[in-house]
Amino acid sequence: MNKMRFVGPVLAALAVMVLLAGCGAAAPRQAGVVAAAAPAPALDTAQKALAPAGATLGSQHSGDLLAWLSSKPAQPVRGAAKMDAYLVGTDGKPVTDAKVTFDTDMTNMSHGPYLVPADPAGNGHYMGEVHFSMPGPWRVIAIVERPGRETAKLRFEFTVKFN
Ligand SMILES: [Cu+2]
Repeated sequence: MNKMRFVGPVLAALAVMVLLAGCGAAAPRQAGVVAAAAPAPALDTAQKALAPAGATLGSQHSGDLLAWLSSKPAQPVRGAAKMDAYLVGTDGKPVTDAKVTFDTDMTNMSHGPYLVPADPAGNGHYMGEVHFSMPGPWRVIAIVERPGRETAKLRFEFTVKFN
């Protein structure tokens, strides 16, 4: 009989815990939605065929410019990484007249302005060494300046692992 007296309070406590858990789970989801960038436009089959060999961190597309970003090591970890932006026109010709800068930051906190000029490495590749000070979600915006063209900003998001 005494047991029955506890059922009410126990159920009430469980209900509160479920509500709290619900709120806790909902908050990060909402934040994630707000922080997410506009999805990159998907490349068509012909465009995908222009991808560089090997693993990349993603592709981007702006007008008639296609870009892939890759890293050495292929999975970026805390510390230095050699980032390689590969630029090619939708006509299949590598872009060799660009000035490329990597604008690098975390997406869940800002570490302040961090711009690394990428050196032309030939055949549409532009390379720069970037330092990732923390593991977590990062983005590199490849700023692509070309004579007689509007500046393109191509955003790549990826995770930097602890090691
Ligand atoms: Cu950070």
